Amino acid sequence: MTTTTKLAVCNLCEAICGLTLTITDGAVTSIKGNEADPLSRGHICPKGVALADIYTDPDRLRRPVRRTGTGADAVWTEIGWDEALDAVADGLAKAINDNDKNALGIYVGNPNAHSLGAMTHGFELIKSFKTRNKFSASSVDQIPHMYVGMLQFGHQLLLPVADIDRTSYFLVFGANPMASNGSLMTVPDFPNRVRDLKARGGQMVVFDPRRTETAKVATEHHFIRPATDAVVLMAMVNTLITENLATPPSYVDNLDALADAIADFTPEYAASVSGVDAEVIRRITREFAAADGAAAYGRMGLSTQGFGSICQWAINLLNLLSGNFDRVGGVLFPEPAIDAAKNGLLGAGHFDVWRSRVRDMPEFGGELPVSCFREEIDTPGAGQIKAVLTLAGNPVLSTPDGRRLSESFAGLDFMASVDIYVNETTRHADVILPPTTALERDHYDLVFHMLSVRNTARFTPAVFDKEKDAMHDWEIFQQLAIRTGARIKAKKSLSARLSERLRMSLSPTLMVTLLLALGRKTSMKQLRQHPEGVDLGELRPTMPQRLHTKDKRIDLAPAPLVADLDRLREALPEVTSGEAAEGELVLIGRRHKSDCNSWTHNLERLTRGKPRHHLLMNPSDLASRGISDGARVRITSRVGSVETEVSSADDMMPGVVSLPHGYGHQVPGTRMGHAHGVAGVSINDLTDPERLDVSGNAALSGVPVTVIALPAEPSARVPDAELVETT
Ligand SMILES: Nc1nc2c(c(=O)[nH]1)N[C@H]1C(S)=C(S)[C@@H](COP(=O)(O)OP(=O)(O)OC[C@H]3O[C@@H](n4cnc5c(=O)[nH]c(N)nc54)[C@H](O)[C@@H]3O)O[C@H]1N2
Ligand SMILES: Nc1nc2c(c(=O)[nH]1)N[C@H]1C(S)=C(S)[C@@H](COP(=O)(O)OP(=O)(O)OC[C@H]3O[C@@H](n4cnc5c(=O)[nH]c(N)nc54)[C@H](O)[C@@H]3O)O[C@H]1N2
Ligand code: SF4
Ligand SMILES: [Mo]
Repeated sequence: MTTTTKLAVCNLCEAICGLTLTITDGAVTSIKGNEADPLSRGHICPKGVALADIYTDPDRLRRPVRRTGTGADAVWTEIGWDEALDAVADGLAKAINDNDKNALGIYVGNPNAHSLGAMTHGFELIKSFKTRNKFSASSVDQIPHMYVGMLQFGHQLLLPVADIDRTSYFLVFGANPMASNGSLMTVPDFPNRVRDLKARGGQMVVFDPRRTETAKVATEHHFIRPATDAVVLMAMVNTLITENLATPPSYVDNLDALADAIADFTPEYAASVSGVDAEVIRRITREFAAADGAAAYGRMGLSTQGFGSICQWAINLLNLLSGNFDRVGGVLFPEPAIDAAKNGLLGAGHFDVWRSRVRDMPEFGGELPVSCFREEIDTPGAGQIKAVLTLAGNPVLSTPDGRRLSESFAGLDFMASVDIYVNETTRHADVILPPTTALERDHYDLVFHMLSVRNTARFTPAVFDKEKDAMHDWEIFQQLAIRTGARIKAKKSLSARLSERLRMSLSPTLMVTLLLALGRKTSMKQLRQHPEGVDLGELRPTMPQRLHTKDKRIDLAPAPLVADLDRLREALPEVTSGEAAEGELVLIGRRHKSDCNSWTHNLERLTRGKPRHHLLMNPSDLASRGISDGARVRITSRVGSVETEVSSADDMMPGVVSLPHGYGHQVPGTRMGHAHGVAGVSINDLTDPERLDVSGNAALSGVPVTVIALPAEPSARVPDAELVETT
């Protein structure tokens, strides 16, 4: 028996925990958090332990597969890499040659951000196609943060991070880091960091329509009616200004314009729309301003609502006006060893340089809102999408009106996916190309070191050699670029082709080596000597030098955001009357500690225990509808209808119901969704592609729905999404 120890990194969420693996005779026998990791300090959650289950998962694809037949009759046959790559190149090139470059639609899913190879080579591949029909999970996620970062700080990646280890007042809107482990804030070991915050006398104040795991460890929690945060936050900003509590840094402009623009957002007004008491709004604002280091933070619950950009703007304003911007104990900008904003790896961002063909929606950073995906496939005419390539994603479960998007995928001329599973999306692909997974590839995190609560750097060599006849994602991307490029009739210039080739010929690890040298904060040599990670110190003030705005100043009142306040005002009468008509409820999502967006639902380790797919509903809402706890209910929105079980939950704000996202698995012949605890329906069969933020981000939160009880017998009409339910 031979036993070795190897270091690894978990790529299943933004906390990027360092792990220690024990490997006995080639099999992982234990996974623990690495105490020596300067960022994650030994933290691990149940998902980290499941990393080895993904590696050995019999459901996971290890060779390319080609589909014959459709739907329940689909048959998947393994084929060789050469044949598979050529088939994909043929299919993509044909759509482009027969139509034009926009005939190719691309969807980029979340796991790309967690793979070094996808970051270094995926974007090169996408760029090489030059299609305008690019979509990603970003527009059901964080585009408002990036849009506001671009407008105020001059770069889409200049995102301030709460200095959680030194703050004395952490104000949280619409985030649940106790379950999510933090987002746009890489904060491994959040539970202990909050414990320390409270131990030093600090406060954590949470605004959320659900009394979440995070709300439960907070010093104070307030229910807030979904999608009304913009008004509450602006009332707080207004209070800072009118009570002369505003002490912004010298490098800001337009305080007076801001004061005028939001003068009508008073605490009383906010109270009438949000259900948060006006005196609570005033008191919290004063406490925030008086605290010795305070940080406002808002995440998914804010960015995925109709006024997500106004919300993120207001969060920035709270930090700026209270003097907590770029301050120890407030919010600070990490200084990563590879700074993609500084070295130009990622551009500053742009908005509305072109628009979508059908709905005339502005692009952001070269991407169209994913809520426009389906109509671009379904609407005939020049520029119609005929072929789709998905890279590590599952938009059928993760984007609004996913059920109809699934129908659109089924009607494509050609579809290919780079993915490790047959899922609700990739089931429509003609060919699936599966790359290696986390334990088989080198990793340096190009994304999350930029958003981290401490400056660290870490390079993790692959734990296992890749199997013979396996490909890394970057190798797949390289081959797809070369093979498709060779088949596309409209030829690029020789120099363009050569530089593309050159950029894609370097391995991700070599690129990291070069980028580290460019950044001069550490080196590959040092990182290899310290695989546990190198500590580059606490976050520190770096502004205004790091602003990417032309004049190195911050506009407190960017025109597009001020203009959007009118849309907010127009929406208010509706919100004041309860947003919805009599009997209507509003739907929000939720994340669980052991879920990973729409996947890992076939892993026994992460799905055992009590079922967690239920609709959560306040007992008073159940009583007023005569629905009993545990009953089957039908939930209906403008877009669709799903049927599932309801659970009575005091933790829900009255009038608000919650379903988790990423559920509703329906791929015949896989274990996905069959494991105990994960049946359920897809919340995105209810969310509405017409509900958008000004940035184009989907408003997933606050969807008006009705809920009715169903007879005890399952209804005769069994919706698609339930076909694989085992309960
Ligand atoms: N209603 C509602 N909808 C939501 C959300 C919500 O809160 N509410 N959250 C949104 C958010 S924040 C996000 S990020 C999106 C996520 O949406 P997506 O990115 O579309 O979906 P994921 O569930 O992350 O699916 C990722 C797929 O990638 C595959 N995969 C995993 N690892 C790898 C890998 O290493 N390489 C490759 N090639 N494939 C891999 C798996 O098969 C998995 O099915 O969902 C969004 N949708
Ligand atoms: N365990 C686990 N961890 C994850 C993921 C996962 O799927 N599982 N996904 C990862 C990804 S891709 C992301 S983007 C992050 C997201 O990280 P978070 O944003 O921390 O996670 P969410 O659970 O989506 O938190 C959103 C919160 O907003 C609340 N909310 C909903 N609507 C409103 C509203 O209108 N106003 C307010 N104030 N609150 C509202 C919800 O009740 C919820 O508590 O998590 C990451 N980490
Ligand atoms: S918190 Fe859990 S899922 Fe996230 S990186 Fe750490 S071990 Fe992985
Ligand atoms: Mo996300």
